[in-house]
Amino acid sequence: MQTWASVDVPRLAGGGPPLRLHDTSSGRVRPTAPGSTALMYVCGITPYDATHLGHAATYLAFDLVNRVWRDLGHDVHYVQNVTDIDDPLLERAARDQDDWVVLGMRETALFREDMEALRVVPPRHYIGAVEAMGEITELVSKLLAAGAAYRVDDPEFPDVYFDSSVTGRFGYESNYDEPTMLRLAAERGGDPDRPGKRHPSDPLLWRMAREGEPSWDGSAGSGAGAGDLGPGRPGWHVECAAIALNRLGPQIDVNGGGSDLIYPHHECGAAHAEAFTGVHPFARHYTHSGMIGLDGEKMSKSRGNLVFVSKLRAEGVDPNAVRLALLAGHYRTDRPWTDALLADAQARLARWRDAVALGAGPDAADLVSRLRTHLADDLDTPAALAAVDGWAGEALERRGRDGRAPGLVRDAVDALLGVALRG
Ligand code: 5CA
Ligand code: ZN
Repeated sequence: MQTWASVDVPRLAGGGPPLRLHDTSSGRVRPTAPGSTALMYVCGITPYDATHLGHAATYLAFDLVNRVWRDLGHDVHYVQNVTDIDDPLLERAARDQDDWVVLGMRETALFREDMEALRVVPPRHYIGAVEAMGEITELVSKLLAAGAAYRVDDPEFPDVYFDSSVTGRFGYESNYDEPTMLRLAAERGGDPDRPGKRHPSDPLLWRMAREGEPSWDGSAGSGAGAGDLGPGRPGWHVECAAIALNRLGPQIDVNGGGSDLIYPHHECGAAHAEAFTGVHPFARHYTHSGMIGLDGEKMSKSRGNLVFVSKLRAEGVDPNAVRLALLAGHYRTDRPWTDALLADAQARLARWRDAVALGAGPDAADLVSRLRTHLADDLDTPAALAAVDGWAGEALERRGRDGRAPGLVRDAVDALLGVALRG
């Protein structure tokens, strides 16, 4: 799929400390240690509704990972998917008497616009499940041939499931106990009670065609071990495993998404990848952002308590203020969206803009170094924003005579936080 327009990221002189990030599998904040090319896969949207502030917060968190790595001199190979075929998309299209393809294309187009407006650096590969169907069927048939997958004993619909016991490590990513896993699987698109599975946790890999549902030719795979699955459509987790493996290889630096993807999605995706490649761990860091809420509940398409980025844009809200509002909290904390949060961010943006518009300010080298240090510490944006507030406050009090400082602050805020301070 077409990705969105690239964003200019100023290059800053010097460098900061290595990026440390929280990793769900170890439960710790650990240094990332990418090679010259950093490999990142972040789960994309299921395009059945517009981008809400929860999605935006998640993509902004990983945009900071991207920006910090770039600042450290890494080339970032970033891949994101679009779940453009899955139950929620079909259900919404049926409810609204819409065509699921048109619905998906419309919402994906809007998402791209929102990301562009929020100045999110685009992924190098932006891949839809439908366009990746050949590679997904190939992975499923190879898992089947290798004995890591099986068909349920159902003469009508012999769907293919992944045997979650094959890697011997299932559960290492989420660290959830079994009752929690089964509960979350049931809540998040899984089917622990499907008869005929070897284990209730086993996730769907290939769903045989049902009357009235879209399906694809399951023989699209090629190469050794690729067999004919028969017409059907893929399970959710294998989509991300195939798209990531084929572009980033068997081991990546960061696998990211919101905390609602910890289980089953990232646990299962990692198990699929590891069962196929034999390489453990699939991701050196599994990093998860907290949930943005509204009125006391997680903002979610299924609950319908949404504030859309596009709606705020249409109301004339500066996307840089939306960005600052979402970065005002730490990415890992569940936090509410409120009108006051946005108003504070608008005031902050105005103050920062006034400060960098001055002819001089306090020396900015120390601020740049603090920005780098705070962001390298598991993306401590509250501390990073407070550091800029401090500089802006002094500048506005006309303290400091460094004529180059305002320009340097503008570049640093742009490069590291993605906030544009030009009017
Ligand atoms: N297509 C799948 C991933 S492969 C999916 O989860 N799509 S989604 O549209 O439901 O969510 C897209 C991203 O936004 C995911 O990373 C999800 O964890 C994150 N997300 C969803 N709701 C929120 C929220 N309220 N707060 C923060 N992040 C959220
Ligand atoms: Zn995913």
